[in-house]
Amino acid sequence: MSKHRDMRGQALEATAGNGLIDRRALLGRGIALAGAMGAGIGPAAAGAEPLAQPLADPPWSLEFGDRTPPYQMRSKFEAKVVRTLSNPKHEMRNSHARTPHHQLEGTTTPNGLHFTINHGGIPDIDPDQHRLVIHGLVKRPLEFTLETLSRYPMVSRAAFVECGGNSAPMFSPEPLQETVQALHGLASCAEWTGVKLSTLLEETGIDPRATWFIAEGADSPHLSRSVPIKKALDDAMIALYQNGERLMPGNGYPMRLLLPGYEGNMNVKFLRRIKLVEQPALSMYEARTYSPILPSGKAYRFYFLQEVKSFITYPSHGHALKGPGLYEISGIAYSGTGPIEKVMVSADGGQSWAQAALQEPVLSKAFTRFRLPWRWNGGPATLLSRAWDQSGNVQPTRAEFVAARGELTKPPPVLGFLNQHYNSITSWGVATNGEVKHVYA
Ligand SMILES: Nc1nc2c(c(=O)[nH]1)N[C@H]1C(S)=C(S)[C@@H](COP(=O)(O)O)O[C@H]1N2
Ligand SMILES: [Mo]
Repeated sequence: MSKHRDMRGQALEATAGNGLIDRRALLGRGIALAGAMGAGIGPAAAGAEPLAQPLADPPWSLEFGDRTPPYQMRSKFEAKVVRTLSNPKHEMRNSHARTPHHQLEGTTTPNGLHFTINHGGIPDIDPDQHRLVIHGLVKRPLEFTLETLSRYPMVSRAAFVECGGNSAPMFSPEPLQETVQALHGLASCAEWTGVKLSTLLEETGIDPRATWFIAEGADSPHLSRSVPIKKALDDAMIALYQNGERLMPGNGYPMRLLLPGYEGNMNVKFLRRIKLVEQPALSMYEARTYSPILPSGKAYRFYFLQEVKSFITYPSHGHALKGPGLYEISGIAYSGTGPIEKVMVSADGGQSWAQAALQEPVLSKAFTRFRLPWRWNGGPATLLSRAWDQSGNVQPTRAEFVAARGELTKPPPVLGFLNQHYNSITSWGVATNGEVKHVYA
């Protein structure tokens, strides 16, 4: 801890070593003062160090601009900001498309960049032909069209969806030199609008013997998952809209099950059937794929929750810092349990920590953006973020995680196992040349 004085002579804390700047010291004071806070840099030097260029003649065009399209697309200069594809040749197997977190800001994933995983391609569903059936242990089985569904009261909420296999590359015993997109790109966050499942179950009535429901998709694998009825009566939703427009085809058009905070795979897309039952189905995805085996040899039978996680998106692997000076560390935190409580950031590999600012509003089971100003002195630095949720859960260190859950040995065991629900701290090593490496701190 070192103390500095602001312009009015008040003591300010520059929290922790290695240039992390206490956000309270910055409130309303702007970047020039932040410049003044680096060790050995006086106010004069700070004034000479604006991040922007001096004013020049604006390069305004005198030519009349482009036409206005009916559906607008982003600037052609942003064409490199894309998802990475695991199956670009469209072979008959699953396809992953990962969100480029290192190129995005804020908390909402644009629809074109929302991650997708589809096990049987993207079905071409005519919304007028599509039906949702709710049956099984109900008093009155019902069939809904998109049109009838749209007449029930709707709700909107932000929610992240995260594949249980997100961050699986971090099971590797050596840190893979991959971007945050490759490591954590199977999570995205959107505002979803639709009808709560509880609203529809009020219509059908529930036989008291029902303890689970099975949700089934209309795509070729008819992906199906069992979900406790409790979730149906809590915050489960039949989502029809994604960030204000109809769902994207790859995200479940025309309707999907949204189970905020629960494993991505359970959020059944192209939803066509909900059956209330007494026992879980033990479908392939819940009995085989998503039953992670623990070092003890036992397996989780059901692993619904996506636990508290955070990662720094800037700076991260693939970025290069352009010399010492002021940077803003920025990242994403979320928890399937509820809202984020706090995020701590370290620039020295975890020896000292400072609390990051959380972007308001901090929403339950949604991405929360955290930020912290950092003065890089040009030396080697190791950046970490660690999140807590409001239920008191804390993101584990990598050592803690590996002790409880194991890591991949070489050669890897049977594929598809030991690749689920990874949520430890991610660490980025900044080299003196400004390059950022993935490290295990
Ligand atoms: N019908 C159907 N639902 C599905 C899938 C699928 O292939 N078919 N993939 C699942 C998996 S593995 C995940 S992680 C999430 C991903 O949701 P998203 O593609 O909207 O991001 O959808 C799930 N729901
Ligand atoms: Mo998934």
